Amino acid sequence: MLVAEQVREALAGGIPVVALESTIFTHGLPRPRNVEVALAAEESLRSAGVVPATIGVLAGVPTVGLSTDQIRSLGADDDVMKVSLRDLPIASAKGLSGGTTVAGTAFLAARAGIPVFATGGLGGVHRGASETFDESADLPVLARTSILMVSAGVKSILDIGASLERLETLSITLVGYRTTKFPGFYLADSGFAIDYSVDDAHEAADLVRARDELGAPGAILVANPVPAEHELDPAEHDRVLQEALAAMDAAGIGGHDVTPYLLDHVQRATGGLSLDVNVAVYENNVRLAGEIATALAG
Ligand code: PSU
Ligand code: MN
Repeated sequence: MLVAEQVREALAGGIPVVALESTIFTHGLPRPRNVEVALAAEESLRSAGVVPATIGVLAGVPTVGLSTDQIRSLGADDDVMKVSLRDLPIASAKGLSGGTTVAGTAFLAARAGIPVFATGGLGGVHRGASETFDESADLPVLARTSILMVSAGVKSILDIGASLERLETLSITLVGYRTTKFPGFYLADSGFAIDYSVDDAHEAADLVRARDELGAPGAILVANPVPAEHELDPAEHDRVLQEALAAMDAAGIGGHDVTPYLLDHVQRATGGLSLDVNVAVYENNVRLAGEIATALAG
């Protein structure tokens, strides 16, 4: 694992650092918007005095703190892998490049000592999982990884109720940011309630300190809803999602292709509207993660 000098120095000097994943731009967003979004996320952190650490695998080297050129090259490459935690040894040993998922990124970020991580929407339990067993590795990996994750809940393409049950079983600490309505990625409210919320970045930072003092394992998930004015129209969302799920069944998609397939289908079916929402979701999470990292460092 290679940790960029700027990230190492920031961590050693008490300067806030936020980890960012790379599957979101290698497999989740279309070109060329993907690279623009990834670089804008870094820029928004820098302008808030936070050091961004975008994480991915380059020619077999898990890299914490990709350079702008490295982000550009990963984001332009059709052949990069989607690297979950289980794929890291394969990418490393075979010298391959890839975008790391939340599971892959969280593992590397925690190893590097980065306490805060932002994504768009977490993976979770897929619809029909009682038959397919398709549950994202994001959940079990977060259960044993000491990091604070900012996410707009789990992706709304998933079975949200089942994902919430798994978050509970896996003992992932869950709070809403200024809400007890569990966010639904493209939607501000998934329709599911959660028990606790925090009102500001300091309260979120307190959770990290409390966890670490207790020596409790695992992640804290801060569920941050997309601002209501940016959410997808709920009726449009449900209609397009039903179509996407049917198309996926017909195409026989499975395994790690499921999430990219559904996101892409929804993006095309909404004429790019959902893409704008996904970007707004991500920007909003990156901003909050920066604030929490700052509160933790201070
Ligand atoms: N958030 C987004 N877009 C994405 C993802 C998150 O807004 O594409 C990615 C993350 O990398 C997450 C992955 O880990 O989707 C989940 O994939 P799967 O369901 O196959 O575990
Ligand atoms: Mn899966």
